[in-house]
Amino acid sequence: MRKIYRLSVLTAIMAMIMPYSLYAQLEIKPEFRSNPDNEPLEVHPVPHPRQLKWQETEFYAFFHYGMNTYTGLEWGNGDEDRSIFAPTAAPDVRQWLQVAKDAGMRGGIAVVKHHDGFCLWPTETTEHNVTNSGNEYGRAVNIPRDFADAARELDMKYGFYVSPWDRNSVYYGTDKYVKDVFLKQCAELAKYGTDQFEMWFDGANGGSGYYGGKNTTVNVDRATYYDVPNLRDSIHKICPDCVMWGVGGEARWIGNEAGWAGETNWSPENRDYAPEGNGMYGSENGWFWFPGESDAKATNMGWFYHDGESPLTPERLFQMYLETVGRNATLILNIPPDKAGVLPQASVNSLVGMGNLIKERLGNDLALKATIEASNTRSAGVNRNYEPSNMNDDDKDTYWASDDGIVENTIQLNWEQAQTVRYVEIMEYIAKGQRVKRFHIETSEDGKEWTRRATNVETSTIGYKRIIPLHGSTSNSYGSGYKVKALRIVIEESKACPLISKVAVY
Ligand code: FUL
Repeated sequence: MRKIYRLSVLTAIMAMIMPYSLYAQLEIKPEFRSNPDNEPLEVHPVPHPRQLKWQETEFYAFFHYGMNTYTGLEWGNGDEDRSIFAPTAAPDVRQWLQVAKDAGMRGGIAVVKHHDGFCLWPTETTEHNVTNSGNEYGRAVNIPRDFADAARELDMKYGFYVSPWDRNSVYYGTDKYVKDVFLKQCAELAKYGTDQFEMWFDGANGGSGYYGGKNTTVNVDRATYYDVPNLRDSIHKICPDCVMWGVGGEARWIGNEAGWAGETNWSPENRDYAPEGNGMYGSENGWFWFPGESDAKATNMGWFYHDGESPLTPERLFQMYLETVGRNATLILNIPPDKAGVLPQASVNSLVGMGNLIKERLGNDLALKATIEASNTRSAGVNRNYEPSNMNDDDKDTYWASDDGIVENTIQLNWEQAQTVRYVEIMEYIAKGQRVKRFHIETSEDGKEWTRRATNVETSTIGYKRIIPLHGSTSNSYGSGYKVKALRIVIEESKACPLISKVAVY
């Protein structure tokens, strides 16, 4: 007590006798403050770093290939004779991934075991695998090995779909299945590459099947049966960046298989979201960072190849892209390889057509040549500033932020010459949580009179990425555009000061 008294008397005397400028020099320098960069606080929940990397993959392919390719079924019963798996040529996984890359995708996920239980690699966990298949091509198949190699060669991310439900295994429904079959299969797959970005666990779990000749119905409680905590931990030890999808709890099903997410789409969600059908929208006050992935088909029949199928048009696929990647979800788009183990030419044409539309329509960012300003800007710290120019600098790690408590803000872009604009893309810096709750976009021909655009669109959440067609339609998506000299984004409401890492205009 005495010490404190002495200290404060000393400080008071010093303040009186010291010239002001000298006293000011004794203030704590910014670099010694606890938050020298003046960084905004997180709004929880926030993504795990592996979920952030996953989100950046944005758009990737799904390849359903396996026993069903040769039976024409979508769900094999598990009693299929292994000799039926007889590719007419060596499956060309490099072609699959090359087409995905040409379509503008950043990765792919190959099905290596579907519900019928037939494994597309030489596994030690069951005889029901390629080594016992119908011909030389089949016996030489090792999809995980070749897919991982091709992905690395093409600089694509990769992962595998392994069905937890196994209609072949005699052990399905018992603890032995989980321990000696399913978890071991996941561990075998993890060894095909420590750099996997996602492991896909289907939601269809239990029902009728062959089950090693029992021909019965087995139901399981998918929330507890698969020993998910153990699965997650053991895979993450080997593949630290591998997001465990679905039952794994690190990314959620978007709630439909038609290629769309809600215009309002929160990445926060609660684990028991499915009964409420919230997959498309997430929950503003969700407890977990549980971002949405939309799985959709690029063809008109099933997930697996079927004779007579045809691909959707590039326009339709582009619409899906706008309604998923453009609405804070990722898009995993399925292209089925045929009986020769290649993607049919018609699918290739459609996919490449889609890739061209993405490039043509969303490839030339007009914001890069605009000046950009904001109604409020957070003060800079020692190593980082929050200037508006961070939004059009093409660097995802820099962002604009406002001061704490300023949750309404206007961001304005100005061009010297009038530009024809059709889409606005906005990205939040989600490492510190998803914040924006409501915004709208206006354009101006002269920088004075403003017109609100996309009035029919729910301009609520932004999230990792939001793409707004200014004329308000994702299906008739191009249009002639608007000739403008200025454009502004008015953020009306945000959970805390907004953090925007990118504004692009096309
Ligand atoms: C579903 C499965 O049952 C389908 O066969 C397919 O694999 C799809 C991606 O997920 O739930």
